[in-house]
Amino acid sequence: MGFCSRVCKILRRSKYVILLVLVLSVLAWIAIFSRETVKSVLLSSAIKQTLTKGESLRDKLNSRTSAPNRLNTPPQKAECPQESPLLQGPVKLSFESSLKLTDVESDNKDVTEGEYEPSDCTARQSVAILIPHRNRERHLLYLLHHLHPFLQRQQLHYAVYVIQQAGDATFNRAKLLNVGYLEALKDYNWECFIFHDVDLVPENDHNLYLCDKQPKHLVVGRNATGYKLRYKGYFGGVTALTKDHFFQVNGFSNAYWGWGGEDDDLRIRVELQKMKIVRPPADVARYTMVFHKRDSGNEINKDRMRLLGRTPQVWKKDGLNSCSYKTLSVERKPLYVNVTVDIGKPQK
Ligand code: UD2
Ligand code: MN
Repeated sequence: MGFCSRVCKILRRSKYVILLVLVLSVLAWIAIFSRETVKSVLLSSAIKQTLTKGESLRDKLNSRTSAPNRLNTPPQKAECPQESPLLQGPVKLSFESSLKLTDVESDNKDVTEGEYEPSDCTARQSVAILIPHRNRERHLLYLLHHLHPFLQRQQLHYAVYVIQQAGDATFNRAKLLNVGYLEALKDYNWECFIFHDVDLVPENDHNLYLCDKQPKHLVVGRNATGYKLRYKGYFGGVTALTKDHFFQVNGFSNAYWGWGGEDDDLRIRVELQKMKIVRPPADVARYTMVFHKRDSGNEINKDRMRLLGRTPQVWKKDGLNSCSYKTLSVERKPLYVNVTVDIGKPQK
């Protein structure tokens, strides 16, 4: 038998198999198609039924997409814009001797226990403002009067903490700020901290109370110094550090009692960590310092130069991790949280 006739014989025998496969696949297709048709007929009759029962299809669909609302979860707000539309630029500051705390409270009804959050968008950062304080009530009043509307125009989620040194031992600004950081974190996981003198009022709301990738110094100039940077490396008055920056440098030193040096010490800590201080433009980073004399109990710290010399050796064990204090009270006032603290006195 030749090759061709053998192939022809196989084909002739298998033609019935091929035919059978074709018939079976056609039957399978018909089955699948008719199932889909039956399904869609059933579905449309179900929809018709619900429509005739008085409930619209839209209602049905809506009830599915808005399910979270029925569980009382508020709808997600969009993030606030990169630049707030509420900013005003340079503003005229007023320091009226007739101003009262009750006036400032009624001007800021949206602030609850010192805290505020924009109602129509999600703030870009959550910021704790820490103010070291003793016996400067009038300055605090002026600051609250200007700062609350200023921060609200920046669309921030923020809270104001006033850390009040109890007793009349020598003042210690830096240690009070360490306490403020530790106490504020008990309330909320703030991502940004502003360390703020009580007597400095910002003049321009483009000076953003937000943290950058690097520690930020916000006081380039103030009225008393002709709006010029006091000296290269100056890091006093108002600074913005993230929670992580401040933790990384072990906070401020606790060893600076009296006036001066603690701000330079923080700069050294920042530089030891290879971080770089940034500043907003000079025309924006402007402050008015309410006039004051040196307070009694805050005499110049004559030891500050010696302390600054040993910072590279001691920063790891002098700071947040060695800050011992006794909280005497935490009062949640309408416009700020008042933390009164016993921080001890200088060791002689
Ligand atoms: C400068 C710095 C300040 C700090 C200080 C030296 C500027 C604008 N400020 O401020 O950041 O480095 O030198 O320690 O350069 N305070 C009270 N009650 C007191 C004493 C001080 O509340 O009895 C607080 C208050 O928040 C005040 C801050 O400590 O603003 C700084 O003290 P200051 O205003 O007497 O010192 P000043 O203006 O030289
Ligand atoms: Mn001052």
